[in-house]
Amino acid sequence: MRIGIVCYPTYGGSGVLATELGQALAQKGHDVHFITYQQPVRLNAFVPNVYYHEVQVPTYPLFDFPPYETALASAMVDVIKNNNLDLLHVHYAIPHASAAYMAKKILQQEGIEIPVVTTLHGTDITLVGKDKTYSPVVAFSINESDVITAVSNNLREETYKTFNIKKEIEVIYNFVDVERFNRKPLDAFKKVLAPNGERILLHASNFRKVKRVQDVVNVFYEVQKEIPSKLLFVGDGPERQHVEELGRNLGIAEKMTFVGKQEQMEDIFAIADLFLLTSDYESFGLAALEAMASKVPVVSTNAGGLGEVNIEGETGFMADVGDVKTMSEKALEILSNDDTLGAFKERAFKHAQQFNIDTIIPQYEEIYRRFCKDC
Ligand code: GMT
Repeated sequence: MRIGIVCYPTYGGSGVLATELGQALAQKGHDVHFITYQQPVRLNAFVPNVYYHEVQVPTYPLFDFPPYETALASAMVDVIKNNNLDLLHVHYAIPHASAAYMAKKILQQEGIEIPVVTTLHGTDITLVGKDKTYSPVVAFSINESDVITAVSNNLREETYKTFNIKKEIEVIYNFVDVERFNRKPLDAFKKVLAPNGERILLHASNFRKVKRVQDVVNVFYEVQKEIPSKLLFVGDGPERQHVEELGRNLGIAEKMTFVGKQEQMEDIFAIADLFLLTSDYESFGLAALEAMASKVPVVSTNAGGLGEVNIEGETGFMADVGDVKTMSEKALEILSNDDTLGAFKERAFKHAQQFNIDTIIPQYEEIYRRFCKDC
């Protein structure tokens, strides 16, 4: 099939997932055309059957806000027509679903029918999408999509609660390439961070308010009192300075390392003992799944769809949002004993296999095939 993929090219989970999906589809022989405003972060090597079309957004002195959505819809029309695409798969509703609707209508006038699959990822519904500034357009364009998918049952339910959606929303979970993430730790890397064999706790996110990263620091503060340990942060974003400041105020700054945005996540997960995810909301929590595929148990909140990924007492533990005390106790329970930690690691890894790339990609292909006349 010839598939167009539209996503955010940055470090967010939706962009990562869309890029991994496109590359996996290309490996299976499909032609995949990415239409984005910059090269997606995980699309950093030549992959046969993958094409990248950059959306150019010309500026003009009149524009305080260059009309990205218009440029995107025009790019979609161009790529679909000239590459004879079978369908368009947009990730994250805003503004991709409405740009896709515009492209679809333009192409209809030329006698071209392009099916649109919209995948909802989380904040496009729960945070940004439900804001009145965007909600009428978001609801309309989701309803106009030919197929709607959500990355968890929780997000499916949240979408029905938030908008008047008249169509079926199909759930296709986030996925992980278990083989890629199941790595041996690089000893040299581990020694730099934890020279005396300390436990390594890890948090990776875009440091937005929704992640409550200060709770990660507070959990670690309790853990390091009892167990020699280090805290590693991956990613960057608006809350990072506050997080660093909290570490300094608590006197634990030297036990915390910030490595910023990283691409080789599999090497980082491989050296970790525990992943902390303290979010106010996660539709799914892709980073938690990647941790589990790397044999790293998870202590998280029970918000949103996290309970569909992190299984209480099996792959880690969950607590209410903001309940630092319980999260610290549970982290200590996992980390204080090698046998317990080992058992959690194995169970986390086993559970991650349910979300392996080989299981999930065919679910998207099944949707695509509904629209492909020649396949
Ligand atoms: O987590 C973020 O803030 C980024 C966001 C995105 O859209 O890039 O992630 C969302 O999509 C991921 C992939 O489907 C999910 O695993 C994340 O849970 C979800 N984030 C939230 O719901 C906050």
